[in-house]
Amino acid sequence: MTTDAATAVAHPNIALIKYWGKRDEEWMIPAVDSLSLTLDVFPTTTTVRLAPAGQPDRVLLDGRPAEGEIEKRVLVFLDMLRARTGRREAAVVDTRNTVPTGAGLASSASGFAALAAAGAAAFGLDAGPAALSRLARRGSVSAARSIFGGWAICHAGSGSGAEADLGSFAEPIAAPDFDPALVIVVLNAGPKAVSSRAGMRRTTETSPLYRAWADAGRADLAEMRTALARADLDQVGEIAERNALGMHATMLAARPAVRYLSAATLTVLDAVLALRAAGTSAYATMDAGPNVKILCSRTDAALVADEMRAAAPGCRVLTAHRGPGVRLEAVR
Ligand code: 2P0
Repeated sequence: MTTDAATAVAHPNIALIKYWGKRDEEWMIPAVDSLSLTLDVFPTTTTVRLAPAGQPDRVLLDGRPAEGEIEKRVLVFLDMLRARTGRREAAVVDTRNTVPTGAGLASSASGFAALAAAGAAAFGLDAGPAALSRLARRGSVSAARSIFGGWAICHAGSGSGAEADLGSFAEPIAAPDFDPALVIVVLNAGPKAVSSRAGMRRTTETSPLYRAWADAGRADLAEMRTALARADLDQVGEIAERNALGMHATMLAARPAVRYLSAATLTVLDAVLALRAAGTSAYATMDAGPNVKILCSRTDAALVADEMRAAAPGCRVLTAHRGPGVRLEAVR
């Protein structure tokens, strides 16, 4: 029996310029570029242990056998690793999430970043950061960004199939002077009713607003890079907020509508607007779920968190900062 095994830890990231929609589902190629901040909260720890060829793969999520879509996606990823390396061993994947799975809190980003790093190490695939990012993208596009700490941009690339695969990966962006806080308001930690994958497919196929948002996103990205380099919180926040609201507008215009925002989300958004009206720089972004992430300065984070607790009593509010990229650890 072989003893090849590796453990990796990765953190989720929150996109300020969003990825929504694929150009190629088989190769997991995003239709748009995206830009994100990897966080210092909610790590995922994944161990991949090889087992003799012929045994079934096993996938454990928080100690229990994974089921349905999650198990299927991990098994497809293992098949890809075997195809790449020419190895035939089975694998046991043991994943521990500290973030609720599938709640729009980027569990697939940290999950597939950790799986890519641990899987590559266990199967003996020698992958540098860009190659590891490409590999993680095959599991979940947002995972490509969690390979890196801090700010990262994920390129959509061009072309299709294997050519597109080469051009679509994330890389870090230097923004040494910009180190804000992200206040996370957890309104609902349950799994979403519509998966990101299904929601974005329906949006790209049926929403008359999708193309307009994707086009506007190119300008958003260029302006965002300038704002980041200048460490201009208000500019970064404004661009992030409009890009996120635009993404949700494309979903609302899908047929039938895809709606992740809840009444509580809008209540929190009102509280963010009230804070801004009162002079605090705070800007909201939402992903494929009702939860709200609020960008603000480190100095204002406690005030923003208190205001959000008052606006949405009983919800969990925590503050995140810039976090590290994926790393291998001693096997657990
Ligand atoms: C993002 N989201 O850029 C966007 C914004 C949600 C809204 O990436 O199908 O889990 O695995 O590539 O990455 C969530 O979608 O979807 C996501 P797949 P993923 O962070």
